[in-house]
Amino acid sequence: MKIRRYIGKDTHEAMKKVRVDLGSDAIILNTRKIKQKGILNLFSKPLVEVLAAVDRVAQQEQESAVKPIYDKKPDIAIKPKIAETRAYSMQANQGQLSYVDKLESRVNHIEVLIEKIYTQMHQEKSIGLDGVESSKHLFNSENTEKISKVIKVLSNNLLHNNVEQEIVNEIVQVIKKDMQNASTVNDVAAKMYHYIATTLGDPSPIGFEGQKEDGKNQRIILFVGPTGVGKTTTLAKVAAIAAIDHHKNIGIISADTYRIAAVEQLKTYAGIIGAPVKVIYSPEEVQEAISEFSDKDLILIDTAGRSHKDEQQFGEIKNILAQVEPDEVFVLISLITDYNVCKEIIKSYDFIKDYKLIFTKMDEASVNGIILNICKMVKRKLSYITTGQSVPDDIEVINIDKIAKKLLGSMQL
Ligand SMILES: Nc1nc2c(ncn2[C@@H]2O[C@H](COP(=O)(O)OP(=O)(O)O)[C@@H](O)[C@H]2O)c(=O)[nH]1
Ligand SMILES: [Mg+2]
Repeated sequence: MKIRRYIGKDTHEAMKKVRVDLGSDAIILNTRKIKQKGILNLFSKPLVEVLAAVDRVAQQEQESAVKPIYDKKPDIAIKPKIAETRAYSMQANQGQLSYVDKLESRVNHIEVLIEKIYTQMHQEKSIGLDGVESSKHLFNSENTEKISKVIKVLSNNLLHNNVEQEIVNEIVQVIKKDMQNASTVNDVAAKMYHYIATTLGDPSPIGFEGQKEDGKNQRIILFVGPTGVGKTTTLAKVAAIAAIDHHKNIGIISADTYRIAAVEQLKTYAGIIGAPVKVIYSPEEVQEAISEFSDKDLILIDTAGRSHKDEQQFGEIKNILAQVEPDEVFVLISLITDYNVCKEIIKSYDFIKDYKLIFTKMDEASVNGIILNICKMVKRKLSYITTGQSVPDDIEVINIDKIAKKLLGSMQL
């Protein structure tokens, strides 16, 4: 099941978009009027939002029915989004390498990076990196200039990806210490890559199938984060994957009663995968809700997002944590958040003993330096990234290799 949101100036326009995108088999889940944000829109007509779904199997059948039989390649070419999602999907994490996975990993091989570096070296303009400039004095061989140029190119890329200057300097220092006269350009790129990949750590997704240490098989997962970061959408994606791919029996608890629409949104998603939703109005009710879900394999708890400066909201999360010991807590951070705000958000969740990070809205972010910056700041495990509004397609186990190469290999100057 694929769920999408469409917005139009009236129902007719929104429905037209649904038909163009999802075809005539689309099911309309919800229609509502939404006010446009901003002072200038105060008196403008509300827009119409339509939540529509289509059965993916039916849609795929429809697509393959119109595909010419000799046409084999476009599966990858026409649907890069799907290919990419699949390549780093949860199945990939379970070691089932598809054709696309193999292709992608080959293309992404470190040598591609080296090639890019060589090209970039010819175009490089100096932006005055202290650490990089001084690295020249370290090497006496003819290799020296080449090495320091590569360090400069890669450092520039990190900076252009919004990796913090301090972190870039630290990486440069480490590389400089490690380099020897015989070091090659490949060594530099590989060492930088290694430093970043190690800092990011191994991804830690939900172990849907694994046996728990305490012998119990029920897993409780809590989602927290600022308003609008994507908690409810991400929970719905996780729920759908758990139900569809792992055949889990799921119960959902919503502690977000501040916005009526939030509960409705969750119920819509839950209804599609057939998972019951219990709404709790105070943290004290969470235990009762959990005991009513004693037959469930997986309980997902959605919380209210408020400003990270809102003490009351943290009081509620603390209260929930005092009563439930979740197996996992996920803190969600949007990649389109200003990094200084991110730092404050991260600090405000320090009270949670053990949590993992989910980065949302990668599709909207032009650079991903925040991921490395946060990993340097807090030693928390990374789990997923989300890449759009579509449930359940737009979520992937974070691919460290891909992120590290993206940070190093950017061609922006
Ligand atoms: N572009 C993009 N939008 C997203 C993503 N995840 C969620 N959203 C959208 O962000 C908005 C807020 O999401 P919601 O789940 O309600 O956030 P919550 O307040 O944290 O529960 C909705 O319009 C979602 O469709 C994502 O990965 N990419
Ligand atoms: Mg929500």
